[in-house]
Amino acid sequence: MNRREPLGIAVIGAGRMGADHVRRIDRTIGGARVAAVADVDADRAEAVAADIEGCTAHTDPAAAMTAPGVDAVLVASPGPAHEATLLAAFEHDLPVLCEKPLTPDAASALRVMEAEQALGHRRVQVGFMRRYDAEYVRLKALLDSGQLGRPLMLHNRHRNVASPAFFTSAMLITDSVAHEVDATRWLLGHEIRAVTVLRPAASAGAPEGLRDPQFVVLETDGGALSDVEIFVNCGFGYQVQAEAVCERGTARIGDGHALVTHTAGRWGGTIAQDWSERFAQAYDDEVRAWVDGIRRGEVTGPSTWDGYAAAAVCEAGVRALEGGGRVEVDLVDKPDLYR
Ligand code: ISE
Repeated sequence: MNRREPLGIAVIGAGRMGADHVRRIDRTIGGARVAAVADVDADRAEAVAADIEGCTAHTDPAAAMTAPGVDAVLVASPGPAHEATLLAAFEHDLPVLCEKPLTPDAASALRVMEAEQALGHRRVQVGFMRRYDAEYVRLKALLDSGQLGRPLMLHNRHRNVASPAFFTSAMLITDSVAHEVDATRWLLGHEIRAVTVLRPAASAGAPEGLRDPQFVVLETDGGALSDVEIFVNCGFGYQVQAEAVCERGTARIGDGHALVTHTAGRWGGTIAQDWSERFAQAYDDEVRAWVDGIRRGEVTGPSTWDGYAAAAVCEAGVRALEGGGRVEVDLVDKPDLYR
């Protein structure tokens, strides 16, 4: 890569997330350009590439990675396609930003981790974008400062207006709670050792048969408890909130109080309607940090280990949801590359 030239990125997956990243790289992030786009749907790839000068469209991710001017890969295809794409990127030793989940289960995440270790250096940043959200960053800094003492509990609420048609009860864990799994590990610096999933009556607002909402309890190896209310058909807004309860105080984020109005005998504000609005700044900073890191010759941020640990916890969570009870999480020893 010529360091004076913009970093050429192949975006794999041109659905909602991929198209949003293409727009971000093209219009918001400095120092990078979209050099290629791939999607199983050729028309979709072409439609996204058409607006960008010099960008080629592909249906095969491997062809997009070897297109002219490609220095790095952003993976935004569905989770089950990630393993093959990541292994192909490793063959060309290209840095990758991989949207969550790294892969859908722990066994495939382990295979990816082994392949990355064989390269001898980190190549993957996993797209756990909350680590770049200004409120989460402040909460993490406060907890790390020790000012409030040891964190004992984390209460999380994660609400979506409505779930997409393809959403299953297990996806509330693997697609949605996956974020709280990573946020808990990152904020507390603990691994999650066991998962319990409680199921209140399903909301009449949820599609027939969907176990929504769910209440998930994560136990950490540092003795903390992190609970997550996940409610993906709450109907009224997109809310992600977290409250840390520590030995000497509490700290809470996500109340959305950026603008509060008082008028005509009422007070109030607005609630975001989806994650692209709530986490716009986080996504921008995540991709910017990835691009800047590559230009310095580094890969930082959530690693393949973090993607693997999240996959293992979510797998245990799905077993807890289906079988009930408390399910322990089995993690391999952390390889040196990720220490
Ligand atoms: C979606 O995949 C996301 O990543 C969103 O952040 C989350 O709120 C939503 O529940 C998921 O389906």
